[in-house]
Amino acid sequence: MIKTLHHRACHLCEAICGLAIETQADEAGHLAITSIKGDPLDTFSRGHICPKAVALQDIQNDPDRLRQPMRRVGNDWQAIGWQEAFDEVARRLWDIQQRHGQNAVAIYQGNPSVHNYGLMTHGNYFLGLLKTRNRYSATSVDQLPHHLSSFLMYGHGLLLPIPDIDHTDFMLILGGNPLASNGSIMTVPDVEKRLKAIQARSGKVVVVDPRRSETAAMADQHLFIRPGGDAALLLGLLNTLFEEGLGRDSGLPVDGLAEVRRAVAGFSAEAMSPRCGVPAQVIRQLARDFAAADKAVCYGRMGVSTQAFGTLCHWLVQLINLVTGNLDRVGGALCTTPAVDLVASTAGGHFNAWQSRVSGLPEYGGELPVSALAEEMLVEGDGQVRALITVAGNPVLSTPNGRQLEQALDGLEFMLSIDLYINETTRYADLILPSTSALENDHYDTTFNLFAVRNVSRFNRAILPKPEGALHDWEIFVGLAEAFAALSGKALKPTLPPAQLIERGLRAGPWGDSSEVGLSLATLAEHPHGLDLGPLQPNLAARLKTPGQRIQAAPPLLMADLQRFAEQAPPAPDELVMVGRRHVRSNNSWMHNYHRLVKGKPRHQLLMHPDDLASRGLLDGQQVRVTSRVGSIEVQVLGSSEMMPGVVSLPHGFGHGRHGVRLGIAQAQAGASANDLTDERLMDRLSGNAALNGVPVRVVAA
Ligand SMILES: Nc1nc2c(c(=O)[nH]1)N[C@H]1C(S)=C(S)[C@@H](COP(=O)(O)OP(=O)(O)OC[C@H]3O[C@@H](n4cnc5c(=O)[nH]c(N)nc54)[C@H](O)[C@@H]3O)O[C@H]1N2
Ligand SMILES: Nc1nc2c(c(=O)[nH]1)N[C@H]1C(S)=C(S)[C@@H](COP(=O)(O)OP(=O)(O)OC[C@H]3O[C@@H](n4cnc5c(=O)[nH]c(N)nc54)[C@H](O)[C@@H]3O)O[C@H]1N2
Ligand code: SF4
Ligand SMILES: [Mo]
Repeated sequence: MIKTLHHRACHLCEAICGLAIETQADEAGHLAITSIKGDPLDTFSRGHICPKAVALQDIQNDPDRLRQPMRRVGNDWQAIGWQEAFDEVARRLWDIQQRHGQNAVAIYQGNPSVHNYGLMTHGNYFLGLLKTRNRYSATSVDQLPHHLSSFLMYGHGLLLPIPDIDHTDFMLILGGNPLASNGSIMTVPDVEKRLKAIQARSGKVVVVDPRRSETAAMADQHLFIRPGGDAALLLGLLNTLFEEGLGRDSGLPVDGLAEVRRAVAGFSAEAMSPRCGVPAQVIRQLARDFAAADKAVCYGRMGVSTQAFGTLCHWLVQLINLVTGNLDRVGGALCTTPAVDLVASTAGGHFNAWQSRVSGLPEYGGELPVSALAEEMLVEGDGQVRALITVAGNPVLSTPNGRQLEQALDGLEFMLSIDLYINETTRYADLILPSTSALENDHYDTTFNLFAVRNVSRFNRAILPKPEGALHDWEIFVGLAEAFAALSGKALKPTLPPAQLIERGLRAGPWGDSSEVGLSLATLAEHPHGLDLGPLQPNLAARLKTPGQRIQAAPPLLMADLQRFAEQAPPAPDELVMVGRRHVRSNNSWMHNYHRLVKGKPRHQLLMHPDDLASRGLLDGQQVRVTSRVGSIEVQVLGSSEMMPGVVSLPHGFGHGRHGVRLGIAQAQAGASANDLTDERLMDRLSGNAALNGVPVRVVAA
């Protein structure tokens, strides 16, 4: 029995931890994983690991994972060959586009698309050929407001300033729970240690969240906030900074700051307090504390993007960092200098160049908001969507009003899914094409090196052999592209494997041929524990992609949105609202049958404050019916003083077992889907991003 130790970055979340994975070969030469541990020699993660990484072994061995192309025949599935599958897809899609136009084919790209480099490098090789304006992704149920605010202020949607967590003295976190999520748009392995280090150097961590989350519980200060109230809180903070003269010159090239100052003059802490539920004195003191810290950073994440003023919130976060002199400053918010620099090598983006057919929602970077997907399929007329391609996604469980989406999928002429599983969404597909597993593939993190709290880079070869007859995601795209091009007569340029594209990106990047480091795949091969390229450095001014390379503090679209905010009705006092929740032992919608991960008691209950239970005559642990405008589910309710009164919390990604799908998931882990309650009409109207948090609900005994 030969044992081998491999070093590799985990691809399961944004933290990109280094793993030490041991494999063992049996007499026949078959390799099995025998252990997965954190790699103490990894320069970035320093041995950190979470329970998800251990589940890599279960993913690898899961008998339910698809290993060959499947065709649906009624309610049954039959395995078919790759070429047959590619030809059938090409024929069906080309036929639909010829009869109904190219926009009749829609695309949804799910979350793992950004965690698997072949999907990144080659997705468009095929999907781009379809030339459809009906492109959707998980971006618009997640971080679209981050991109849009950066696009408007800095000229590029990927120019996202990252908290310099290792050097800050004061970290203000809104709507993020990195202790559960392991950090997001802040690639930060071992976040708990890094937050504790802030406290150890006499700094302060403040968390704003309607639930006393794991992160809030370890913070120096936790503020409850009414869901959706963050724009009000942030306006109150910014107003106080101006009014009390607490700002500091950033030295950056900025246009529009005087305009911002005038525009926020009416939004005093006193005026904003009723809108967010935070006392005015607390808002003012928070502004003073933030400004008094030598180095401070304001960071807003998922909970702040997925609300009615998500883009406004992220603009205000940038402004608070800017006016206190903490933008582009060590210990504040800094942009990375990534080895493969997608900011330098791509144009900034575009916004509202076209709109969705039915509701007129704006595109961003070529994508429409996914809240519009179901209606684009259901509402008849010219341009109606007749076919769908999903790639690494499960929008029935992940996007608002999942039941309506199911109804829409049922009416499609054709559906293709590129996925590892028959899940609640892909069950509607005519064909499912599964790729190799992650460990059978090479890995370079094209996305999260861009958002990391240090400049880092690493490349890993596959640690398990590619099974006979299996294809990598990128090879599936190449096969589909070739079949579609042959049939449609479209021109197809030759392509290179992902590793060679990464090599080009590395050599063209800031640490490549033009620098002393001379970074290439060969350099990375010499660094199995990752290559540390040092702490983040101020670089924003040089990287700006705005005309004239100046920060736009007062983009007209955001100034107009401030008006929309001013005109909104105040929150209804007695309304119960729902927010989401994440747990380290769960991952979106797809990791609920990995026994190493989900072991222990279920974690998908509804949390409610004990006073809210009592006023409804409900008991801790009982089954309840939760109803919103769009639907109704049954779940178990738990009393929890972690919750702000008037707010309930339910994680998304559950609701397995409907239509008999995913029976491999234990009954106890099935749960109910939060997105049977979220409402496709609740959104940030500016960006079209779904407002998954702050959904009005009623809760009664089941
Ligand atoms: N109510 C509510 N809804 C939410 C959220 C919330 O907080 N609350 N969060 C939102 C967020 S932030 C996100 S990102 C979305 C996520 O939602 P989705 O984009 O739907 O992604 P997942 O649920 O992660 O589903 C991923 C699918 O990809 C497949 N897969 C995994 N690895 C690979 C691979 O390497 N190749 C291929 N081809 N397939 C693979 C899995 O089998 C699974 O079916 O959910 C959103 N929905
Ligand atoms: N274990 C695990 N890790 C994950 C994932 C997972 O499913 N499981 N998903 C990954 C993905 S796709 C993403 S995008 C990231 C997300 O990472 P995070 O942004 O850290 O997301 P959450 O952990 O959902 O934390 C969001 C917090 O916002 C709070 N919140 C809800 N509404 C509001 C509001 O109106 N205002 C404020 N201030 N707070 C609010 C919620 O109570 C919650 O504590 O996590 C990633 N990491
Ligand atoms: S935190 Fe867990 S899932 Fe995320 S990269 Fe690290 S080990 Fe993997
Ligand atoms: Mo996400």
